[in-house]
Amino acid sequence: MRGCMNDVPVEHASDAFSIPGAVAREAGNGNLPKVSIRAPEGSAEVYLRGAQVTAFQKKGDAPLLFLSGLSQFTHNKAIRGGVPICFPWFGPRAGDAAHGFARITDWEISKTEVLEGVGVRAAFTLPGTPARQGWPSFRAEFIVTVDKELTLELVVTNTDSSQPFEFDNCFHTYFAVGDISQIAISGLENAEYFDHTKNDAARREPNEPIRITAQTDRVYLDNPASVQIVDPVLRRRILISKSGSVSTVVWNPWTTQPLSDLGPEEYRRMVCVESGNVGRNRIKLAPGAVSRLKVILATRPL
Ligand code: TA6
Repeated sequence: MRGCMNDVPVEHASDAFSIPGAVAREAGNGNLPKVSIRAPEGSAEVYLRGAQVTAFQKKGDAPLLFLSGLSQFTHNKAIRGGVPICFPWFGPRAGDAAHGFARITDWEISKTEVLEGVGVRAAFTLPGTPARQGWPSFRAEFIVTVDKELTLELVVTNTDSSQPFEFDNCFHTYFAVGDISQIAISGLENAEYFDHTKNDAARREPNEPIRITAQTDRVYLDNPASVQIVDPVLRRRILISKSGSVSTVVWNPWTTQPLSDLGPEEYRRMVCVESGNVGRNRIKLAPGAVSRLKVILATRPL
């Protein structure tokens, strides 16, 4: 396995994780540190803030991920777009940041490597266990592998000797689409969901792909299914394969959920299809146990 730090000269000895031609640490928007990853068939960017992937593009394809033009790269505000990591809770929480503290915390790079035939990999760890009441000790690692596909994995270990660790995890992925009103989302036909726009009323999808025609915020539980987004404008199919996940969320704010860091027309070019374990699917990790949430994001021409 070539490409580890210790077998290639690095341009900046001070930057222990750069790999010439494959991994570079740079100052990103808002002067926040980011890692640029270049693989033979694809490239990506990951901000240390939240270990948030903000860009991925397969060679010859349009960008896979949406990033808001109004996204703020500042403290205590999640970057709007890419793949926010929702952990250790999903949704609002009284007196705390929505979707957990992981996405507004600066992660640390723990490893970078070039894996022949697999791609370029970077791993990040969430520093220390937040000194918060009621949290057991845990280790959280996020692994990004880039080539013609984007593979993301969140590995959480309960390092506590006695307490179980209960948490939600979710990759809140913003996919770039040509026109929201023309996409079709398949893989959730006939699935039960909870409609967050209707006070979480229980509903069931018809036996046909989902189309987005209004504000959409649907939580599918006990559902391990892979999902596809068919985009006739960008002439591609996005494949979302997942493991270690039995919850999926589909969200688009449309024009009725205004967000200060999302332009008024940007809803047309994005859809969130989120993979994790939320609500009654939340993870209950015994001492010493490990949870692995993984998605593989790929595209195929239509
Ligand atoms: O995607 C599901 C959801 O919980 C929606 O209800 C919406 O609030 C979205 O997340 C965005 O949340 P954020 O905290 O990133 O603005």
